[in-house]
Amino acid sequence: EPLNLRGMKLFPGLIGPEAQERLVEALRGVVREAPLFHPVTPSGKQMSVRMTSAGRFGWVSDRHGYRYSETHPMGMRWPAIPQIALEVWDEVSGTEREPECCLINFYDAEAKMGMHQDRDEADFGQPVVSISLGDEALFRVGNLTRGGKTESVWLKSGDVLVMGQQARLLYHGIDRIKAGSSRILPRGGRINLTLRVVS
Ligand code: MD3
Ligand code: FE
Repeated sequence: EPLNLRGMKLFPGLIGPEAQERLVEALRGVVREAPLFHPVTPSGKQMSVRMTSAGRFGWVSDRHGYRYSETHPMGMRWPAIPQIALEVWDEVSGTEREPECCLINFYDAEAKMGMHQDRDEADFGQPVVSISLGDEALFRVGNLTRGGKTESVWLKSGDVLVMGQQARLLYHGIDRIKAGSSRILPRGGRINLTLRVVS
């Protein structure tokens, strides 16, 4: 049933339009409690993607480095992970553990994310589950080391991607957003949720 992309499992349109709407509404509440911010990399550059998190831990980046934190940069605890996202995790993750972080990335029409690995988690045996909402994004997946041949796929609203086992440490990034390709978000843009076991 899922498509295989270098060991990642892609479930196109797994989340239907009605559940997408409910998830977006829940995320409005999350962002009201824990506002989006532009992370600053340890080298001092501002990322084009805005981020916040839900769950016990959130991902933060500043001059001290990348890490998971129990508090938002403004000092508050992170809101709870929306129920619909937890249901998606239970359906596709294949693990008994529950996600401890739901990282929320917001892309405007110009935002992108350079090729990177996700290595800030304690156990790479645990998968990462990605949920795409809003405008389509050109996702690129590479290899276990930087460089080499890559493959690209457009991620659409409602698509779910599962990265486990050999795919967990692949380099990946977002090259560009197709502005105006979805009507789910009234002001446009794209939201990506990544559910993660952190500890
Ligand atoms: C492959 N996010 O938050 S989701 C990230 O669309 C991130 O916002 C992108 O890369 C986005 O770290 C891509 C797909 C994804 C997420 C996590 C992965 C692919 C992954 C972790 C390991 C391998
Ligand atoms: Fe990533």
